[in-house]
Amino acid sequence: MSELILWSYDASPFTQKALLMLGIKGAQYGWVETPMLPPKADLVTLTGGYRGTPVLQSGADVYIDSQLIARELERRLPTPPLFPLGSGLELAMVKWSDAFFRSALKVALALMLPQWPEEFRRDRQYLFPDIDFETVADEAEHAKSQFRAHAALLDQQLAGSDFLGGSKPGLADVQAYPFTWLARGAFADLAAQLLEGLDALQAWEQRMATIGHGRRTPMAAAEALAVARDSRPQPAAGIDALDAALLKGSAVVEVSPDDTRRGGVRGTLVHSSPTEFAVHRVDPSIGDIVVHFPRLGYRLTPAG
Ligand SMILES: N[C@@H](CCC(=O)N[C@@H](CS)C(=O)NCC(=O)O)C(=O)O
Repeated sequence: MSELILWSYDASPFTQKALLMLGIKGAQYGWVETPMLPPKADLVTLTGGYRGTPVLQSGADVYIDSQLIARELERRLPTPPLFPLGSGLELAMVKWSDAFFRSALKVALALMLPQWPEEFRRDRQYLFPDIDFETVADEAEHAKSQFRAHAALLDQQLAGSDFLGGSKPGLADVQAYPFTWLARGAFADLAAQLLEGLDALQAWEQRMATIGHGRRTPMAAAEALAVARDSRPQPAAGIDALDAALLKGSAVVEVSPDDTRRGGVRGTLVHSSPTEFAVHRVDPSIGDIVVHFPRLGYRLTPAG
């Protein structure tokens, strides 16, 4: 089985999700550090257009999004399990997790935008078309209350158990922890205020911080791309009947995230199910690549 390679940068809370999963699994993996801003030529060579983080590579197969990274890690490294509450519920929590993220993000933007370098601000405004950076500070008080409400619910759930799903950490914890981590890093004093009195949550944060990130070995992007070039994608499973009907005989599709502008990918649909799908593309420098996406949060459109 091919080596796992994570393409990411550590400052991203979504990367923190992937790192925690790798930590829970005690996984060994290669790590390619990507820039925080485009151009991200090497990453885009691998994905065909997706610029986001984290991305997992195994040979010539590429797994987009922390949701799919969770599924793929569970498939390859089943113990210890990542889904103590069951994979359906824990993966469905991604939409709750995104709401928690947005509350922390809006507080951070309200406080920190004036200090951001212009180029970074411009890029992140492009990335988040639904948040108006000019007026986000007006929402600060509401965002703080939303953040505290999410955290208080976690605190309730943690009364009497070490982790959200019981005695062992799992994906529910991974869906939650990066956003208190983000808050404590980006606005430490305010985060301490907003999380005050949530004693079970604070004890859990300390437990989460000891999970670690598995064993990573830094790799050059060129080395990871050479792995893709020298590998063949895994055989793909079939196409869901509903997708086959949608495509009306044409297999070429465009895929793009439906929340932020992390970049789209065009290719031939080679696998689809109600929860995930994959497209095949041929890159001039690394050849055949299959890019896998979760269904939640990704728009699939026929492209002729
Ligand atoms: N649903 C995605 C969200 C990933 C995401 O939004 N990542 C941010 C960083 S926190 C990103 O890609 N930003 C754009 C960039 O880094 O170029 C996931 O869970 O992987």
